[in-house]
Amino acid sequence: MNKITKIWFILLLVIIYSVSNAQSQMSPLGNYVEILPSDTKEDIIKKAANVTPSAKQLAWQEMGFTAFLHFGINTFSDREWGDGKENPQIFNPVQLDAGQWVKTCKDAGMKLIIITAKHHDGFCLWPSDYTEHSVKSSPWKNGNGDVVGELARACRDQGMKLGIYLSPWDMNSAVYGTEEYNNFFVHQLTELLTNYGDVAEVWFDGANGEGPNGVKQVYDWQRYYRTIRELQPNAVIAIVGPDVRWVGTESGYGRDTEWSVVPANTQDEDDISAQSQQEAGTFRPQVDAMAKDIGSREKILNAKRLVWYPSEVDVSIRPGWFYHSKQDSKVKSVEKLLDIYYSSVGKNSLLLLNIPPDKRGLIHENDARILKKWKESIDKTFEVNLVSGAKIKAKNGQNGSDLKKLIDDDYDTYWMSEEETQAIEFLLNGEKTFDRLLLQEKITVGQRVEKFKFEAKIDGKWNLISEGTTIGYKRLLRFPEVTTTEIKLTILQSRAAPALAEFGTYKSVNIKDE
Ligand code: FUL
Repeated sequence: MNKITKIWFILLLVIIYSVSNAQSQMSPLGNYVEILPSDTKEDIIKKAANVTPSAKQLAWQEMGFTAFLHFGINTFSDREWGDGKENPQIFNPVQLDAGQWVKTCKDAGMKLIIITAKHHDGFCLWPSDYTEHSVKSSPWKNGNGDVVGELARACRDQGMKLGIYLSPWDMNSAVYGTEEYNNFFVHQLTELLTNYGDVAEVWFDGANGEGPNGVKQVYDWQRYYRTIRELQPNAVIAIVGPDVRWVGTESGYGRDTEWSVVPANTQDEDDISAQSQQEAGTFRPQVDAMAKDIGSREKILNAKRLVWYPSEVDVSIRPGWFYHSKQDSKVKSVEKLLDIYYSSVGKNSLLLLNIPPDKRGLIHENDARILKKWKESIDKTFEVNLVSGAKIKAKNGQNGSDLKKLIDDDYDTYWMSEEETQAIEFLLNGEKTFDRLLLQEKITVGQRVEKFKFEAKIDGKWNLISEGTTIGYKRLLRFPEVTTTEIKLTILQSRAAPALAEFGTYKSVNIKDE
């Protein structure tokens, strides 16, 4: 080879190397990707590893836990489901104080409050122009009250986000079951999304029964979604919606293996409408929310498209969703709520905890007291990361990224592994005792980890302390107390080189409710 040919040859090798490297480092794909018939198994797994949340899904996930307030005519009829025939005269929360609701939720660390503006009984907590079945027909404030308005104001005053639950099922509306109901519903949505400032989440219930004329409604979901996108472009639409998925139970417990990237096969829509809806931001993935396995390799390999569709865990602090005085002694204990926290927030889900205001229009003191102790327990537990100051060692990170980013308490910075499997050792700053592990993946890079284990060196030997499958936005693990100076995290399987944002060990503190 002469000199010039040699230079050309080297140049060619460099080009081939950079192109193939760029392919394996596929840039984020956004929150939706089509699987092509030509995609190999490896291509599909790479695609799954590079699906990422939309900006509003990320902001939603970062809230961690949020509040649900079930309040309405059922609070006064002492029922869970009304029938639409209730007399609005029974609604009279004489001491209603939305400021107390917001403060209680804020003190508990919640970042958003979703109010049941209308439940299945059709009674509206705001003075809707489209029905008489609302606060305006009640004695409360002589019919001049507006619960949604008071809550929106209190949220604004205290820096809390507002969410709206508007039940599509309406047992009171005379037009329910006809096309006219879709107009009625869009009018109500429009009132709620125009008159109360920013709305961060719209929650659509899956329950769909019959209305007063015995007919079930065919909901025009696409129209509802378009209305929301237009009026509140930053709001996520949850449950029967394109942005957030129901975890599949109302128990407070999420899956051990929870993928935010899931297959979205269509049922009644064709592929073209799925794509055009996605472009309009209104594509609702058809997912069996109650299935045990939603996003494993086996599932994604058979998918037509993959979407970022994270899970929300909704559960009530009491047995019922609405307030019932006979449940005053049945408020979940601090221990139970902590168990729920680890099983929801700690399993790559967002926790939506329901705290139903009582007939006075206040959050009951029992609920408020438990919430406070629950929050204190969480805060005290995660106050000090016992890994801080550790010396960290791993195979090289990508782009020289710094392992210290794992323990800098800043989710925005992350350490990128160079390989799919990885072992990271931490030489602790002295002997430490802990019983909790926190792991976070940088989800704007993608959710990737499929299997990991956590070990501690005891008497010179590595001991398995805990292990798991998915990490996602946040994974918390509990185990009996361990005392050691050295720990190790091993990523055993991953869909692509993982990006880890935070790592920590903690000693739990449980504040008892005396
Ligand atoms: C269910 C409803 O039927 C319950 O009453 C409650 O609102 C819960 C959050 O969703 O589907």
